[in-house]
Amino acid sequence: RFSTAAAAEEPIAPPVEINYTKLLINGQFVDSASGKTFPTLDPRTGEVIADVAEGDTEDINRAVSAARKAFDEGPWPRMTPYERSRIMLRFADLVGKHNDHIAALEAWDNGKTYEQAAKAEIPMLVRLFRYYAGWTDKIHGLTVPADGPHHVQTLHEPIGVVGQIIPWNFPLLMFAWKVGPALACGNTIVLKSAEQTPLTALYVANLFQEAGLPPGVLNVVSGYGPTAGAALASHMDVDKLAFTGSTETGKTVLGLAAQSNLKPVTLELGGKSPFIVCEDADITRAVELAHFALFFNQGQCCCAGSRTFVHERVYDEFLQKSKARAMKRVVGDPFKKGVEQGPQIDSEQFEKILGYIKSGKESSATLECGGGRFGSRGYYVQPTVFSNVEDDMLIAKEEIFGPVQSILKFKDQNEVIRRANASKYGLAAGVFTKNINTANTFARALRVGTVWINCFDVFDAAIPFGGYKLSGTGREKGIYSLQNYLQVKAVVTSLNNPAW
Ligand code: TXE
Repeated sequence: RFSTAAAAEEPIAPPVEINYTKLLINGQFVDSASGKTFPTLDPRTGEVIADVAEGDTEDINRAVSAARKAFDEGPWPRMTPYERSRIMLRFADLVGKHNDHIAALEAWDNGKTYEQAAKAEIPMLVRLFRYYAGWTDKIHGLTVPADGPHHVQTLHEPIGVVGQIIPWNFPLLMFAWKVGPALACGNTIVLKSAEQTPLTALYVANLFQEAGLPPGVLNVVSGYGPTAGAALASHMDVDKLAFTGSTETGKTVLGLAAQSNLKPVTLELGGKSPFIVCEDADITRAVELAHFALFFNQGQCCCAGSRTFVHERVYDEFLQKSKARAMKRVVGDPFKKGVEQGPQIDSEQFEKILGYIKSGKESSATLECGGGRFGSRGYYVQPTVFSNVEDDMLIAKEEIFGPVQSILKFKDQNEVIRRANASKYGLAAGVFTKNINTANTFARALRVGTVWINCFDVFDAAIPFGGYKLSGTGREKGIYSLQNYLQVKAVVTSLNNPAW
């Protein structure tokens, strides 16, 4: 029933060497203090790609000391903004030059398609670093008209040593969203990559060294969450923490930050984003975009359009076309041309998704297509569509993070606004309509951080991204992300000078 592409064939290792598996601390690739390593796996087979140094508390301590020294004594925060900008631009150029190698590593470690990595994600990383390189010399303070004989100005200073914890679904884009603005503002960084996908952060961090980034400015520690991640979140000498991942772990790191030194925390967490198809929508386009909104990146997107609300007058047509589209989706080896969907990241996510599919089958929802494992090796899941989904079903409430589309029916605008907002999450929403008044009404009524109208997943570097409610706090990308990485200092100078 599904296009089998190459899943049945033996996956071939991509023709790239793995050059970096150690921790990057103070400009050197080093073993972990314990000497321990952990395997990173190929999601196509579950086999080991490489053993990677496993960072723990002691390695985080070493990395934070290096970042502290680079901030307090090093040239980075004191370099001219133009010099910082030039290093970031050189880095962007180097990534562009290594595009195909990096894309192959990313697809291998993560299971996303090579095409997606090579043609969309790495170029987006490059664009984002160029964007933030442009900000280095545009971080202005204010002159404040205060009462009294005072000259008042604000200095926008780098916040200091920044801890960043990123997930596995977009290893390099999450690296970019965090590292770009932090460096532009003059901070130093300790980044902990996700244990499932440690390879590309190490590779590109090395390119940063080559671009001239001073030692200790960007340290990368691979390792697990409860060990390395928790050590970073609770470190007394880390001045700010940025986290992307699950809502549950977001709460944990916020607690660790509060219990240690009250470092400010930005959180980009889970979602259950509505995708609303109004009766006047262009159905063919809406079907394709709703499909993309959910199935993109194997459904492993925090903002996936995972509640597809369709107006009752167009519901049947939309459903038939959506089902046909899902059944045509090409699943297979992410290195093969034409493949749209690779494997899920690991066995844990694979089992979690199959669990939600089971709960959907046991509910009164209708399974339209898919509903199980794809093939017999690796972590492939069939593109799955459920119709007649009700708001209180598990598949309509919880983040599945897999290729499972849930289609729900609605009758009128107020009803769908109420239902769309009745979620603990508030990350994003899609609205499909030809009527500008309808679009404007939804844009203002939906309690989410991004509303995409007649489009979805538009991730320009300048557009802020972040969530309401349990989807997180703070915004990444654009001008808004700079605020996360700056301290504001008020300088008040008396004008009571007898000479005047
Ligand atoms: O997330 P975790 P997991 C959602 C999605 C997925 C679920 C679980 O629903 O199914 O989360 O995924 C680090 N202290 N998202 O288990 O645990 C961890 O090492 C400090 C949404 O992978 O949140 C990794 O680097 N750090 C999401 C990062 O947190 C800790 C993307 C994310 O892992 C830690 C991924 C701890 N105690 C999953 N425990 C999105 N918003 O895009 C773990 N980590």
